[in-house]
Amino acid sequence: MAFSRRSFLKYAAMSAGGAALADTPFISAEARAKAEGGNVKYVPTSCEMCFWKCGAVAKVVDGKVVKLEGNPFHPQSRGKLCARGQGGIGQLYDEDRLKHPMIIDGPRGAGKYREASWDEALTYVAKKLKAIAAKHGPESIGMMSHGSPGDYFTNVLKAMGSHNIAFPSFAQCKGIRDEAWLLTYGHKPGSSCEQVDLENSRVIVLIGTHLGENMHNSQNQEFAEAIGRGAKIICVDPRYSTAASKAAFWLPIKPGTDTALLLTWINIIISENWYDKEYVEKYTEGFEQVKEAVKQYTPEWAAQETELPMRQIVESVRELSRYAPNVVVHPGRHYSWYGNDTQRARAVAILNALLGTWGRKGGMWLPPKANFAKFNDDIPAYPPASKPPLIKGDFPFAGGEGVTQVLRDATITGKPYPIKAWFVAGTNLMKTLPDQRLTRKAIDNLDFFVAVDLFPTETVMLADVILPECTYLERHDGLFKIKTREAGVAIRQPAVEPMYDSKPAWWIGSELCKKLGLNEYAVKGNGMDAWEGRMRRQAKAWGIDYDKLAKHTGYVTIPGSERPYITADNQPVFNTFSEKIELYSEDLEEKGFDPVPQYEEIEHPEKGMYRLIYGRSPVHTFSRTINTQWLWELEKENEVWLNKKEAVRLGVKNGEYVRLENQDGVRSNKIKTKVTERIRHDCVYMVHGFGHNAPRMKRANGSGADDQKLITKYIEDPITGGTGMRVNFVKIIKEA
Ligand SMILES: Nc1nc2c(c(=O)[nH]1)N[C@H]1C(S)=C(S)[C@@H](COP(=O)(O)OP(=O)(O)OC[C@H]3O[C@@H](n4cnc5c(=O)[nH]c(N)nc54)[C@H](O)[C@@H]3O)O[C@H]1N2
Ligand SMILES: Nc1nc2c(c(=O)[nH]1)N[C@H]1C(S)=C(S)[C@@H](COP(=O)(O)OP(=O)(O)OC[C@H]3O[C@@H](n4cnc5c(=O)[nH]c(N)nc54)[C@H](O)[C@@H]3O)O[C@H]1N2
Ligand code: SF4
Ligand SMILES: [Mo]
Repeated sequence: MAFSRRSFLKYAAMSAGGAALADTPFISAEARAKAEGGNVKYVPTSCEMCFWKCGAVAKVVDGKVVKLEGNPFHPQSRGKLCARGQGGIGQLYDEDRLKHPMIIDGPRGAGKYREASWDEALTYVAKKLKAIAAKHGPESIGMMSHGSPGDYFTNVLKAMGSHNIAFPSFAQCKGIRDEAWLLTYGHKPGSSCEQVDLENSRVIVLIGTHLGENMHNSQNQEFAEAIGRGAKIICVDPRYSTAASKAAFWLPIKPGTDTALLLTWINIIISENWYDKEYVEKYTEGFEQVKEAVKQYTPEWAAQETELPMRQIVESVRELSRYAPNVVVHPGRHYSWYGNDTQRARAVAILNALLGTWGRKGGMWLPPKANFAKFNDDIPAYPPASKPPLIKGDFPFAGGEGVTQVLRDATITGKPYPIKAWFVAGTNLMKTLPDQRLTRKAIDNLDFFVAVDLFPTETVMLADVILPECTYLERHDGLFKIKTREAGVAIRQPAVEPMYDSKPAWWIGSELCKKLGLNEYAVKGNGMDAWEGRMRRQAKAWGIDYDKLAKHTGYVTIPGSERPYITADNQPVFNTFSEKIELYSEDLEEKGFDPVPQYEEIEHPEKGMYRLIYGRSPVHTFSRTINTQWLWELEKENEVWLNKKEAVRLGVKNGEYVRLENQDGVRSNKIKTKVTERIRHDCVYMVHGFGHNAPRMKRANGSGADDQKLITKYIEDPITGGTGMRVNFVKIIKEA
C-alpha cells in the first residue's frame, strides 16, 4: 500500500503526533515486514533510474525484489515513483547486464574481450594508469562521469594528482543555467531539484521545460496539483507538448528565438509598470540599465522574430504580471540549445527578479538552512594537480564540474597538453556528447580506456577494461544530502546482494587505490561492509540516527531547516559581489560579454530542411533504460514528429518509416513518422536515447533512431562552454 506524504502526516498527527513519526509501525519498513511475516523484507533506499534520487522502498520476498514503491517520507517521491522508478527491477534482473570484469582481446571496437577476475582486472588497470602517469604526468588521465559512481573515482583521480574530471551534467545539461543564476542571484536555482514553488504558483511559465515528459517525480506531482487548483500555464514550445496541452497559453515559438520573447516581456513589464517596484528597489541592482537595454525590443518586433501573434505575447505577460509575485518562470534544466544559452538563462533570471519571485510563495522557495558538519573520514588532502586542469577550456564562466568536450578535444589534439587515458563511469559518451565522430576519434587516440557501467553500451564496448558495477538495488551509496524546501538525509542501501561478479563503485574505487599504492585514500576497514561503516560514521558526524534511517524511514528531515519565503526575519542572501540580485552583470562586462542580455539571431533552416529538436519520454531516461524490460515494452522505439502540411507536401504518411539526413550527409537509422499538427512546420522532434548500436543489449539494439548521430554540429557558448545542440538541420528521406 502506498501513502501520500500529506495524508500520512495527517494520519500521524491524528494518532501518534509528529514526533513519533519514524517509529510508527504503520510505516516503518522493518515493522511493516514483521507485520506481513513470511520471508518479506522492506528496504528503504534511493532510486537511481534518474538523478532526481527519489526515496524508494524495495519489497523483497525470498531474496528477490518483487516491487518498488515510493517512500512517503521522502519529499522527492511523496509515496510515489514514476514509471522508470518502478521499472528499476527490470534493470536489476536484465540478463544483458555486464557480469564479469573484462579485458580487451583484440582491436578496439571489435567487441572481443576475455573475462578476468577483479584482482587481475584491477591490477592491470593500476599498472596501466601508473605507466601513463609516469610517462605523461597524472593530468594526462581524464575522467568523465554522471551519477553516483563519480565520487568514488574522483577520489582515485585526485589522489593520483589529476583534476581533469568533467561531468556532462554541466556542458550538455544544466551547467549553463546554473552559472547564469550564480551571476545573477549568487545562487543556483536549486541543487538536487529546482526551487520552484509550483504547488502554490498561480501562473507557471515553461520555456521548453516539458514537464509531464520530463518526469522528475515530485515536480510533476506539484505541477499536477497546480493544474488541479487552476493555476495558469504559459507554455513556450514549438511543439504542443504534454505541458502545452494543459496550458492557458501555448506559444509555438520559432525555435531559437526565446531570448527575443523574454527581452520583450521584460520591456513590457517595465514600460507598463508591472514589475515589483519595492522588491526591485530592495533586492536588485542595475534596473535602469536593463530598462535602457530592452527598450528596443517591442512587441511588434518580437512578433516578427518569434512568429508568435503579438496579442499572445502581450496577453500572456499581462496574465503573468497580474498574479506576481506568486508566479514563476521555471528556470529550466537542460539548457544546451543554441550556443548562446547563458544569456537566455540570464533573461529568465532577470524576468523572475522583476516579478519578485525569489523567496515568494508560488515563486522560488529559498534554499533550506542546514549546516552539515564537514566529514571526509580523515582522508588526507590530495596532492596538488601536476599541471593546471584543462577542463574549463577558455570559458571564463565554466563551472567546477568541467566541460566534457574540452577533455575530448585535448585527447584529439594533444592541446594544451595530451590526455592519454580515460576513466568513464556511468555515462554513455557516444550518446551524450555531440558529434560522435569526435568522440570516436578521441577514443581511438587513447592509450588506455576504462569503463565502469552496468551495460555493454556502444561506449563501454570501446573500452580496454570493462568493470561491471552492481545496480543501485545491490549497493550502499551516499548518505545523500537532500535539499528540497527542507534539508534532509536519505540512504541508499542494498535490497539484495550483487548478482554475478558485479561490485559497487565504492569498492572498485577503494580497491584501485590500494592497487595504486594509495592506501590512505581507500575506504577504511575491510570487506563488503566497509562503506556502510563509513556511512555510519558520517551519520554520527551529522547527528543522524543511522538505524532509524536504514531500518525505518530511509529519509530524515533536518528540523527547522525549512524557511521557504521572505519574512522580516528571513531575508534572502545573495552571494553576489553587490549582495543583491545583479540584473546588470559587471562580471560579464569585465570579460567582454553583454552585461544585460541582448538578442542574437541564429541560423535557420532553408526550405526542405528541418531543425532537429529533441526531448524526453516519460518512461525512459536518456539511453540508459531502453533495454529495461518493462520500460522497453512501454516504448520500444522513438518516432519523428513531422508537421502535417509538410508530410502532405513530402508524401509521407503517419507511421511510415523514414530516415533523416543532416547537413553533413549523416543518415539516421530508420524511424517511424508521427504526422501531427502538434509541431511547427520548420522543425522535427524525437526523443533522445534510442537507436543503440550495442549488439549485446538485445532489446535496445537498433530500435529507433539516435538524435546524437545527427548532431554533428554544435556551437559552444563562449561564456560557459555549453554545447548548443539544436543547430542541426535534417531532411526527410523516404525509404525505398
Ligand atoms: N543529443 C542529445 N544529447 C544529450 C541530451 C539530449 O537530450 N540529446 N541530453 C543531455 C543531458 S540533459 C544529460 S543529463 C546527459 C545524460 O547523459 P548520460 O548520463 O551519459 O546518459 P545515458 O545515455 O543514460 O548514459 C548513462 C550510462 O550510465 C550507465 N549506468 C546507469 N546506471 C548506472 C550505475 O548505477 N552505475 C554505473 N556505473 N553506470 C550506470 C548506463 O548503462 C549508461 O551507459 O546527456 C546529454 N546529452
Ligand atoms: N522521463 C524523463 N525525465 C527526465 C529525464 C529523462 O531522461 N527522462 N532527464 C532529466 C534531465 S537530466 C533533464 S536535463 C531534463 C530535461 O528536460 P527539460 O529541461 O524539460 O528539456 P529541454 O531539452 O530543455 O526541453 C525539451 C523541450 O523543448 C522544446 N524545444 C525545442 N527547441 C525549443 C526552442 O527553441 N524553444 C523552446 N521554447 N522550446 C524548445 C522541445 O519541443 C521539448 O518539448 O529532463 C529530466 N527529466
Ligand atoms: S523521478 Fe522516477 S526515475 Fe527519477 S529518481 Fe524518481 S522515481 Fe526514480
Ligand atoms: Mo540533464
